[in-house]
Amino acid sequence: MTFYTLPKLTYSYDGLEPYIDAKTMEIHYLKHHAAYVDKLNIALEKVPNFTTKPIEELLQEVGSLPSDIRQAVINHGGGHANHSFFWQIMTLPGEAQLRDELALAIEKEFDNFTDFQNQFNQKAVNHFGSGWAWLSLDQNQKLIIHSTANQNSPIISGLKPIIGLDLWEHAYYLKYQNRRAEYIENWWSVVNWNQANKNFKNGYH
Ligand code: MN3
Repeated sequence: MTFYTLPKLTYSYDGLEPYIDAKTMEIHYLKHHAAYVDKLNIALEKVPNFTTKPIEELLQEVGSLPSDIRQAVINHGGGHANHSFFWQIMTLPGEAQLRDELALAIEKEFDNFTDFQNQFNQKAVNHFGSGWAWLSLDQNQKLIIHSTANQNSPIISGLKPIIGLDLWEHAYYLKYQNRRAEYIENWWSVVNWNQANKNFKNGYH
């Protein structure tokens, strides 16, 4: 059954060039993200009442799923949510500037944007193995930099993601091979700050 589906991209595979190459985008979206969606749908076949929920809500309620499918939903539901979020948090190079409420909040929490960026880069470079680096809001509306392993979503930990970066090798290996730090540095050129600001303004739910 098809409960969850791949979201449409708002840019073409080569839209994020030269920072993220077209081949990586195509495989990442059509193969990796699609596989998370397929496996999530398979895992949910026996609990159809859960399948009409937005993916974020499904993840918030993952504790009430039958234990034999819970980990599959954490992995593949997390993969679906994380990638849907990731495509939205990127845009054509130079298109979006950090401003408004989020800019002020970042300066308040991290002193200045460069310090924030350095801390985020450190967290992303030093994350061991596959996973994600995040800027999230916690329950006290405080901005925090953190990472998650595998496809674990911040939503499951009660956090609200503002921006997020895929650290799995499939996200960068074709172009950057082992140079994760260079991928991270270049990714800032395609961050969709308009979307980040929207995520921030919606606040913590
Ligand atoms: Mn990925």
